[in-house]
Amino acid sequence: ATGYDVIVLGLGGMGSAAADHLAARGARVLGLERFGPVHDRGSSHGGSRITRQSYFEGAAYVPLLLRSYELYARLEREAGDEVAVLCGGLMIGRPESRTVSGSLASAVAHDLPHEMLDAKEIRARFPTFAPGDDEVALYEARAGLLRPEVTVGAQLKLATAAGADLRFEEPVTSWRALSQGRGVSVTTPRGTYTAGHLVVTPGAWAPEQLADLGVPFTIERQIMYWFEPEGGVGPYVPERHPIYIWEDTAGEQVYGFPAIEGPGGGAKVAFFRKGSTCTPDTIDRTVHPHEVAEMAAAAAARLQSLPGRLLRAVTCMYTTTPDEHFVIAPHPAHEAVTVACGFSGHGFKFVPVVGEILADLALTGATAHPIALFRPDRLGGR
Ligand code: PYC
Repeated sequence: ATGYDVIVLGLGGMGSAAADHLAARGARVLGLERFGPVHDRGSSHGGSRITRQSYFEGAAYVPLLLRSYELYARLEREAGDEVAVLCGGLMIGRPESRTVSGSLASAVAHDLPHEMLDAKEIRARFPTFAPGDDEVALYEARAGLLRPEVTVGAQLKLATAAGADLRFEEPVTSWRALSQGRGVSVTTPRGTYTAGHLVVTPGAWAPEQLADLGVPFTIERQIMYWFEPEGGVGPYVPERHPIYIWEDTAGEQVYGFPAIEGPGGGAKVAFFRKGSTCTPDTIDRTVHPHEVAEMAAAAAARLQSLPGRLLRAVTCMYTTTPDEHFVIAPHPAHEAVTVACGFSGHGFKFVPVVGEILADLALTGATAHPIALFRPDRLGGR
């Protein structure tokens, strides 16, 4: 007999979602997290994450996004927390850019509500944006932002209320699948636990926790910047300034958010996928003047009254796969283990649907959700 039905390794966005969905189904859950609840050492902090349904990364993601929107609404309802601000979103670039053409293709394929705007229309409707004459945008009214810390906190709260045993400041030092279908054994500095199943949601610790998966993950240091626009945040409130992803002719993407924390909070901007390689232990958390200067120049080239004054800059990590698609699957070598990682900088909007999928896989061995794209063996893993 084992003490738990399922152990969840890592309680960031994905792990807290798994704990929530597993506990809601009546499973006896142990959650183990190396840091405190809702920490800023991984990939689930920084006040905001983009959410959208038109998906240039692939139309195959759209059914999962539609379910994720439903589950985010359930999370807000049940936890009583405001997680989402659906302020609209612009996918901007030349018509042939991946950001615009891929978003449009997925919107058409799934009949998603959207509008196409030319440069003049963008400037007229959203005066904070200064596109070039040859740039266009797909506007999606249901895009917006999610608050990552509120999301994780809400999921931990619901999981605990449903009986999950969540332990913090308790890193997993090793885990193993037991022979003959006897489940798993997980060791921390405080003890060894057994369970019928293990869900591994390690974030940037994937290379060490899932070395035997054989997937070449890259851990990337990313920077988020908050600027106070010249003249104040008035034009940058969510009612006026949507989220955006903006691709230039070199294929580089800048993204950003409205100012959601009031005066002093600033407008957040960042480069998408321009990080340097790091590890969770060696990441340089200092943001250097040349990095601020590069971001300020990119913001000034695109947005009215930015950069203004830098308020703050914070690092976080992406865990990137070679094709930038996720890894979500039963562990190919261990029947009693399920893995979810490699979210490649675009996973947060999927958090609750990933929780639902992980609960399906851990408790029944299968899911009705379309996850074939996320098999680890596509990447040369085992
Ligand atoms: O997931 O939409 C996204 C995103 C944009 C920039 C970073 N992540």
